Amino acid sequence: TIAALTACLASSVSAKTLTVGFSQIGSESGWRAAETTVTKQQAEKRGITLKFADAQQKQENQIKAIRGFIAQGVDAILVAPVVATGWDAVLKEAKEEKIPVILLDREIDAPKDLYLTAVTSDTVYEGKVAGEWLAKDVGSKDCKVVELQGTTGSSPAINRKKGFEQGIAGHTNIKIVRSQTGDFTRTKGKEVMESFIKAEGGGKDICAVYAHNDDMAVGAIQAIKEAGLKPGTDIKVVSVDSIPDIFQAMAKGEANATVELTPNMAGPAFDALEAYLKDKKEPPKWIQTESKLYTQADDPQKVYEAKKGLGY
Ligand code: GZL
Repeated sequence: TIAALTACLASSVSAKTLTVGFSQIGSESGWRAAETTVTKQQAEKRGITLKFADAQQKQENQIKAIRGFIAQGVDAILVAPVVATGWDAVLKEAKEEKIPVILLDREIDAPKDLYLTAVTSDTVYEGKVAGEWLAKDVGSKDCKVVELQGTTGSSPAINRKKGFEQGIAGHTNIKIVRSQTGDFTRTKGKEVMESFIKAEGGGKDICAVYAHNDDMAVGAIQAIKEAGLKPGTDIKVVSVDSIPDIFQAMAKGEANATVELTPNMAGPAFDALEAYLKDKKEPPKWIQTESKLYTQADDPQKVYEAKKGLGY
């Protein structure tokens, strides 16, 4: 009957599956690969159709992907912004089409009305926790630190540097003697650490390496070993992300501390999006994810077993 048809149409409209475009940076790190896996799982769980675009770490590819999603008329767009600037124009285009944008794991320097919310950790705090751990570990001993920075111009690289400096502030025995980007990758992290070792007396003058992510730390560990030094004892290793491989290194005594970053930014993002689209509920502009310090005292082998296979 007409009534039955109408009812069936109404229910199918209300249960309309959401289509969400996801502009992902790339797969530069184990953590990034896990975020992609988890985002796809979270979409699947919610019956959301996810259109995925990998930008190979290039902002112009992200902007192209976002324009494509706008043209397709998606219901919403997720963006993990590779750098903090240069987003205003394309986000204005999404706003004009009334397509909400949610930022994942990195912030941007743009008017807050250009995005619905940002789901990120407190990346300054992560750096501070890393710095405070090192200050406690070295006590009053002189300590020359080398720093492997994340992608130049990205909010985590800017903030983790700032936070680490806060963490060691007042400890005049601790000095950052070299600092350079390793672009969040193992390969670059190893290359840059090799250059630091050459520049600092073959590495024997280096007391610690602070890497803005575990992938660069894993690369640095390789370089330290190839220089005939012991990572974790000759040169302390502290980093961020808490990917399984850093716990494997920790279990072997080759890494000392890592600050955990959850790869599940999409869960809170989709929750906020559905509440916004269904009940017009405005989320806060920042949804903060937890940060937790892990050291060798936290049974790293057990943590490794628990984390491996979670999409890293
Ligand atoms: C931080 C995130 C960083 C990770 C890296 O929120 O943007 O990007 O720490 C990744 O592993 O490359």
